[in-house]
Amino acid sequence: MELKDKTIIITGASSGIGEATAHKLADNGANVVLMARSTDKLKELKSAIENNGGKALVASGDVTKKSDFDNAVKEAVSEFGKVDGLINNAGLMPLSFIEKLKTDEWEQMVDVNIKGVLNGVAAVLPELKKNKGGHIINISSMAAHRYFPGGAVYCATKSAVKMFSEGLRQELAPEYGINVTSIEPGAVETSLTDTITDEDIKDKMKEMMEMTTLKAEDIANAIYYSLTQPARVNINDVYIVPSEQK
Ligand code: NJP
Repeated sequence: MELKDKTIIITGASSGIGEATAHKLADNGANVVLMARSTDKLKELKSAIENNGGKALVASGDVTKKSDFDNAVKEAVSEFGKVDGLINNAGLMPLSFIEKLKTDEWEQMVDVNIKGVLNGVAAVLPELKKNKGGHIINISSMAAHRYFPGGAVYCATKSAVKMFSEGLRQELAPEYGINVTSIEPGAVETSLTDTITDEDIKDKMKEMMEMTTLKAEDIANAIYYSLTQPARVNINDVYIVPSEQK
């Protein structure tokens, strides 16, 4: 996809990978639609993008609410005329050992990491079909490849995203020209670990993050690479980890 004047919705755009991706895509000519719950942060990001000569729209919303996604698509179409892509990036990682039974956190992960992705696809698909093409990128994880301590539920949600992406690709790419990519990062320096409440895991995470981790920009580059291939090329999976991560 040639990014110039293409409209891409990015969830979880208020920080980390989503924010870096918004800059990368806007710097390369895309109209970016910024979705997350922190409206103030999205407004700041929009200003920063516009100061660099880019185009951005704030569409605040919660990915667990299908109606918020529907509104984001409506606003995007009203501002930019159409929608060409979706980066399903919003996610949570409150790791904990199963025996702690932090069931509210399990549910939050299922709601945001899995149902949020499904809501996004349901909201943009009619638009992409109308345009006879597009691209959906889902942010999965290294956690879809292997378990790590305290990650049973998180790994399960990210495995679901990876397999859902493959099903989407098979159903959408050949018939509708809608390419689908699953991005599977290892450790990236963002605020993702802030939601961890299990003290036993917090210490383990500190040790783990002592290595040289990836930067959010590294993942933004992988997203940019996947999006900008010729339409005949579907990058299925990008498994991208820090060189120092075992
Ligand atoms: O984390 P962070 P990342 N509705 O905490 C948003 C995956 N990943 O950039 O709503 C809408 O900086 C939240 O916004 P807000 C990870 O699983 C990461 O690292 O304003 N948005 C914020 O913008 C996730 O899928 C690593 O609070 C909601 C964003 O999500 C993706 O990368 C490794 C929301 C989180 O930004 C981005 O995470 C890996 C909701 N209900 C996979 N709930 C890593 N960092 O090491 C949250 O394998 N958000």
